[in-house]
Amino acid sequence: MKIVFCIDDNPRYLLLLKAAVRSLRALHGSDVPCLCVYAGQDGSVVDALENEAVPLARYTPRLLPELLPQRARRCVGCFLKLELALVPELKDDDFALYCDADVLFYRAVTELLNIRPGYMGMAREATAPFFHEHQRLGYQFRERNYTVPMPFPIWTFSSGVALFNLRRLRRRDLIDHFLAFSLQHAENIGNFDQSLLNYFFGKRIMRLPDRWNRPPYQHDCQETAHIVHFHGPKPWDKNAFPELRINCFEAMRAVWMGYLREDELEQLKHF
Ligand SMILES: [Mn+2]
Repeated sequence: MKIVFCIDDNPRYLLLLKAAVRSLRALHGSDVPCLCVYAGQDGSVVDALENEAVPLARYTPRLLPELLPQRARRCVGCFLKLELALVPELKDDDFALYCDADVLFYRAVTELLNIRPGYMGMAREATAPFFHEHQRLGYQFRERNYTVPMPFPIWTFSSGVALFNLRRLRRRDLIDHFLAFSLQHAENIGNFDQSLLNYFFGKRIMRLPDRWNRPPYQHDCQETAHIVHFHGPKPWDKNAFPELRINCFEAMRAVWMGYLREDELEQLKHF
């Protein structure tokens, strides 16, 4: 199963991606299959990925930036994960493990790669309580109307690590339904790609154990995490989110920095 990352032209994400891939390879060897989906046009990003020997899938999304709300355009890369079932480089893959670029592989993920969710698997998002003001949301697809009942408010799943059943998403046009829903509701939803997944798939999402997506601000992150997710403050953040730069944040940030070269550490100072 490929481990898939998605980036846009934000240089911070390129650096995050490098550290993520290096930490993955440190645990699983340089042959571990991975793929980076990129929707931009910047030659320096393409070169950087080639230098890093990360296979690249250049992809033009259906959820084009100009179709998304203004406030969503600054993180247009985070919408790419919604379309993995359509990426040509993944057409022969039944499953894919999507990871945000802001993760650090800290312990082996072998066990995770053996999970086969019906639709998708995600861990719980601890800091975002589930809230929506809609009972149901309708959408149109091929001139027919459909209704999605909003899931019962229990918790939100984090889209930072998502194990996708691509084969299931491709069956019976499910991915096309989902993207139609996404285009028609991108304006109505709070938390971008994550809300779209939570709202549309609801109870069909399998809950993954916390160790597969553990933010460093959790007290047990260092002890239990296999995938550390720098959710909230990024490793270079010295001022943002003071309330989340707690517990294991400093320790995990130090491990993350250990994957960077001298010039990259220098680059960090300007972030
Ligand atoms: Mn993230």
